[in-house]
Amino acid sequence: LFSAVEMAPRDPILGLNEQFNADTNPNKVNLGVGVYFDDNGKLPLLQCVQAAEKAMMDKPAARGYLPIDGIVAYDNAVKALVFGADSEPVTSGRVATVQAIGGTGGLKIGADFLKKVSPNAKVLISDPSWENHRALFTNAGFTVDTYAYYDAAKRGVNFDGMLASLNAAAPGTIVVLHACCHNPTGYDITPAQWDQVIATVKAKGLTAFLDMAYQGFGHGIAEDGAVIQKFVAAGLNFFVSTSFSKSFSLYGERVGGLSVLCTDKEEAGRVLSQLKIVIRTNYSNPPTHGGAVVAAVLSNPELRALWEKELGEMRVRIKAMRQKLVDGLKAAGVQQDMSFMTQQIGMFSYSGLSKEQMVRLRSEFGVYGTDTGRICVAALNSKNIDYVCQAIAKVI
Ligand code: PLP
Ligand code: TYF
Repeated sequence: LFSAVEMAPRDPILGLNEQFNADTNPNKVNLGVGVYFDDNGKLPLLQCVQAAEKAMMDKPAARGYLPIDGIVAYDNAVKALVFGADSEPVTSGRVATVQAIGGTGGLKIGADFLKKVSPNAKVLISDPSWENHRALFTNAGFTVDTYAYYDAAKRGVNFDGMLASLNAAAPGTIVVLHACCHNPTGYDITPAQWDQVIATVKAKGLTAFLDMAYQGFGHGIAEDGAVIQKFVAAGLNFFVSTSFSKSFSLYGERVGGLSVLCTDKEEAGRVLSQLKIVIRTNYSNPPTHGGAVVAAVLSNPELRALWEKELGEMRVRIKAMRQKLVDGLKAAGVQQDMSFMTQQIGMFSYSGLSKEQMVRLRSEFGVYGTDTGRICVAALNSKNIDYVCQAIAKVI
């Protein structure tokens, strides 16, 4: 039965983790996978999460099946976070939101639903993008192509190229956009550029799918979410996937969501019914714990304030590490101007290092980043920064 089954390639990022774990270099540093570590190199367990869990343990609840679309309070909290609690889309009831197995699950539910609605549409992802975007939409049955995004020579976004790609797309094309903190480059477009993208999406009849995996890691929760308001104001119907993996440091709980902004409440009801079919035929209904924790934090004013504070601390620490990286590389003797790293935002930096340099970083220094030159700035800390700067300086 399985004699002809081929060995599948490893995920380029998660595969690096295995290589890192097997590395015996005592100085090794994992800047591969996009995970936030605190200044002690530890994966944080947020205080807001601990407080919510403690309250839950004080009043243990049985674990029945959840509704197919998840915990009602959770879905409402996601809607409020993404669109605004008192926003017109939420109060009018025209958002269909479901709890999902992480941001990946939100993307997958949206992709499977879109395949039924627009079976012949093409999908465009940014060049480059999070590697799983291509695989996920391809597996959902779509042809996946790219829109221009990164300009290596300029070290920034090739915005004219991006607009040209979108303008050349056929009506109905699904465009996957990073709402903030672009993975892998770290370069976002400006609010004025978003206006132009939105005008093009509208004029060309494209379908926007916003991937929001890093809300709060760029400029702030509201600031990073402002792009959603722009899409709403343009009168578009669109998709938003949400991930709490990073913003709640709940990677393994798989907490995310999918929201679809519809024309009216009646339409949202029909869309929701179809999203529920996708869920039912995949995994029936989501798990309880992570969703319950996030719902508890987001709906309790004190815990919510604590979450915003803790998320703010993560954001500020990453920014400080960017500056330390730029300063440290200079001090380590790197001649070229590396200050572009402080113009990047979110967890990642496209360092501009070549594949050969990244391989050397790994083999000679135990410093792990992806072959594309992406490094996770959120994994730098006051103890490993000097070592990493010295290592990068040596390969440059
Ligand atoms: N989208 C992007 C751009 C990501 O970087 C990630 C990272 O994990 C995801 C989606 C998936 O999020 P999750 O881990 O919650 O599935
Ligand atoms: O880009 C990253 O590193 C994160 C984590 O298949 C990740 O988004 C990487 C690969 C993958 C799932 C999550």
